[in-house]
Amino acid sequence: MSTQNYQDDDSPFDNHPSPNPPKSAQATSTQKFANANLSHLTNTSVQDFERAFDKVGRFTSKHLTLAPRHQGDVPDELTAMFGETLGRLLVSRQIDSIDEMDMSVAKLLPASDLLGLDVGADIISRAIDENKRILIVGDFDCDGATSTTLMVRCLREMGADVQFLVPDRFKFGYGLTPQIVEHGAEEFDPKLIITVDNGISSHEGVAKADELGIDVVITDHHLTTSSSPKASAVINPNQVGCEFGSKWLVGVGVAFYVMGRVAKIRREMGKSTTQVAKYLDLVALGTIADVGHLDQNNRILVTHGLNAIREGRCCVGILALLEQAGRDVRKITADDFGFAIAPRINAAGRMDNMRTGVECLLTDDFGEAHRLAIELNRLNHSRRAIETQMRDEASSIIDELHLSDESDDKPKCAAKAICLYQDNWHQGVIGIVAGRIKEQLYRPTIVFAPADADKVGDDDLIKGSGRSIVGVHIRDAIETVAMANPELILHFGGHAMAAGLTIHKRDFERFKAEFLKVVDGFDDELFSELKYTDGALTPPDFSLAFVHALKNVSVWGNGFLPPAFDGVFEVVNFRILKDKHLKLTLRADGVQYPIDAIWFNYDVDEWDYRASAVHILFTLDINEWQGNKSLQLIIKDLAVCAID
Ligand SMILES: [Mn+2]
Repeated sequence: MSTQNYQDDDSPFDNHPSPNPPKSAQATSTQKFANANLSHLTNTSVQDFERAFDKVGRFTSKHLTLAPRHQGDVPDELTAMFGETLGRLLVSRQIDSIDEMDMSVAKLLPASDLLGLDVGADIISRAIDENKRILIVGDFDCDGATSTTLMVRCLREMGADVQFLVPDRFKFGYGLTPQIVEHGAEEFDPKLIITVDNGISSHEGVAKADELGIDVVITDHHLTTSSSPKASAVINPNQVGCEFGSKWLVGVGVAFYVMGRVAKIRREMGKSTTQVAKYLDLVALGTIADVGHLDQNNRILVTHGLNAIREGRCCVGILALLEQAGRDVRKITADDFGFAIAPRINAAGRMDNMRTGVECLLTDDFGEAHRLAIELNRLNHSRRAIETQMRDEASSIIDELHLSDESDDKPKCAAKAICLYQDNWHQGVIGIVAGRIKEQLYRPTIVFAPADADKVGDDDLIKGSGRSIVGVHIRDAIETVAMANPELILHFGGHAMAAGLTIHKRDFERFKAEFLKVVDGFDDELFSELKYTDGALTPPDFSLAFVHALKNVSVWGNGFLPPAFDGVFEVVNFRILKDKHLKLTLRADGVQYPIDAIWFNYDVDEWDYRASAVHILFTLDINEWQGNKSLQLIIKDLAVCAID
């Protein structure tokens, strides 16, 4: 289970509305705005702030409350190499030296530190030699699909007799369960099972395989505190006793290391082998889709995978999916994995069967890839339709509960946790809905749906999917409820940020009350979301050159967060686009030209058409319109600090 941040491709960055120079109803302000030293508002007293704003109109006493991400000194070598602003960004992301920004493959952590790797690689290599049938047992998300694809492709190229199985999550549950082993044995009659992206807690499944005379090699990346199953080999950087230098490889990263080692030992013995590095496209996709923490090792993997795809050196399925999503392959970024490809592949696992997703990545025939990509696109559309419907219903329930405090600017919620259930909700999307509600209200959220869509009686089972906030370990909170109410929860599992559980429908209200009671015990301050800023930009940073520098210096994502800046700007002009986006023309002190900014799906309540100065939190982007490129600020949050 992963805390998927990337679920959708309806990102606001699609098809930027690119207006002509705005002509707004507001008179253009020609007042000179001196914002020198004003953008560090996080450290500015309200009085200083008020005094400075005398110059641009009436002070509104509002500004954003932001937490500065950067603390401490920037080493000289970073400033010399990357400049002041970039140096500061890197230090706030735990980079201390130029060396840590080295993305060459030679910097990848050595495979030899992975516990169990040599034993596992040897078993797999011998199975190839002895022509034993190998069955890959994957998982039903994008990490599982890319892991499965990578293993199947590499093993086929090495001459193995290999099949794969992606268990139906609704039928078989999570991990290598005894039922999956039995099902796999019946259908494929394997002599060796290799799990990818799952299996670290599957003691019973391994025992069942043993009983049936099937060897098991487990490859996984999920956390565990208990001992590993007694499989023939277990490879997981997070298993007890593994000294591998990164704990952040995702399932496909582990599969990559395992196949790399198998290929290497076979090459050394002069046997059939393959080049595993050509599959870094899959590693990059799975790593971003699984929201893998972007430490140096993962950044190297993702950087090389992205470069390969940009040059067209990748599975045709990835090209076909990018085409369906309307993305230009030459320009794709890590975000496109998250917003364009992963949701389409995940849709297969959520709505139907992950086999379609794996087959799309496995084929080398573009016609076939195209057909499967269209099918995945269709599944993604139905996934989104169901999700929208569920979200609307969930929102109206939240409204009815009067959880939102209307008196404040931001949606607030009186209760410290949210639990929702509807008879007609769908198992496949409750995790997404929980994630969205959590983001909207910043509360741990559990959304339930019937375990079996047709069974909604009191004695029938409902399954919940929970998402949490930093500081509230949701699996532990559920465990606390389970300890106090031994018969209430039938199954549960998960980790700090995400969890799943099964209860009887009749117990929903009782569970909800018990869960709220537990979460209520957490400190109040955990329930207000901090917004971070990388601080102010210098005038030369408001340039395309700086945006390019940001894009080129690294991939950004989980664990290496994309930069967000804040600053105070004079408002020169504004325009509302398509009734939902706010386009601003801004002026910054020391910058000779007007600066374009856009707030997608802006908050009507935050905007005052009289605004003459704004404090904004923003990211930098390039707007392309009719062949012209220009700098654009994407507004993430805004406070009107002065009005005319
Ligand atoms: Mn995974």
